[in-house]
Amino acid sequence: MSNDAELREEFNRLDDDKDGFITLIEFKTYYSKHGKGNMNDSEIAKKFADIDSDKDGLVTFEEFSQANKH
Ligand SMILES: [Ca+2]
Ligand SMILES: [Ca+2]
Repeated sequence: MSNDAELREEFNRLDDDKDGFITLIEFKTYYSKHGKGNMNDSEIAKKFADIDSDKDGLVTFEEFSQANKH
């Protein structure tokens, strides 16, 4: 179970420049650093697009938390 504080922490790890949005580049940087499952670029891009529900190329905390709630 993720609570909001944990989600916020995860979001901040992904948001490399701390501007409050995660870009695809930050997302890729994170996954290449942490090597989660060795996803390739297109898989990472697909995952990013899934989270970016309004498709503006930026993931907000709101989108991120929606994507992590089931
Ligand atoms: Ca950012
Ligand atoms: Ca978005």
